[in-house]
Amino acid sequence: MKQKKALIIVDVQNDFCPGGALPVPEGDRVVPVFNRYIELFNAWGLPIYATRDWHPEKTIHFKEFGGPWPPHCLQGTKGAEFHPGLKLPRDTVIISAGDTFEDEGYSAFEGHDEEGKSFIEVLRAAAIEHLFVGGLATDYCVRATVLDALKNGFKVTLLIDAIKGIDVNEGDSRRAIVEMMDKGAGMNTFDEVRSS
Ligand code: VGL
Repeated sequence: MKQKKALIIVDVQNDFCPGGALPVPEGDRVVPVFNRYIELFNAWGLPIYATRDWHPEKTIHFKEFGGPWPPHCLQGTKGAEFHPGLKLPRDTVIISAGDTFEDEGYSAFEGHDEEGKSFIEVLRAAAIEHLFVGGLATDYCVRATVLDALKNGFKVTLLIDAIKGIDVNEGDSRRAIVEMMDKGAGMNTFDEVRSS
C-alpha cells in the first residue's frame, strides 16, 4: 500500500536568508525549488507543513544567555516571517518551535501547531507516514527534524536540492547528510520525487 506523504519545509525564514540575523549562505536559493515542490504536493492533494523558529527575546539559544547564536527569528518580527518569495498555500500548517526560554527548537518535533498540538500528534492525526524534508539549515534544524522523524518511525526522504547549510565547521552539512542517510533517510531530487 502507498504511504501517505507530506512536504515539510523547515525554517525558510528571513533571518536564515542573506540579509537576515543568522544568514545561511545562499539560504534563499531553496525558495524557487520549494515553490515547485509546493505545486507538486498541491497537485497531489497532499499536505504541506512549514516549520518556523519562533524565539522569545530571552532564550538559552542566544549568546547573551549562554547559547551559541545571535538573536534571530524573534516572535512577531520581520526576521521570523517566511521568505516573501515562498508561495505557501493558505492551508499550510505552521509548526512553531523554540518558543520558550529553555526550548532551543532545533527539531520540528519540539514544535506545535497554532492550537498547541505537538507536531507528531498533527502528523498522526493526518495519517502521514512519509515525510519529504528540506529547508534551512541542513546541519541544524533539517538534521534534527529528519533524525527525530526516523526515530519516530516515519519514512523520510531528504530533498537534496532544497537544503542549504551553515557549516560553522567546514564539512558540517556533508557530515549531516551522511548521518541522515546512515540512520535511514532516503535522498531525492525534484524530478525523482515527481516521478515517484
Ligand atoms: C537553526 C541555527 C540556529 C536552523 C536554528 O533553523 O537550522 N540553525 N537556530
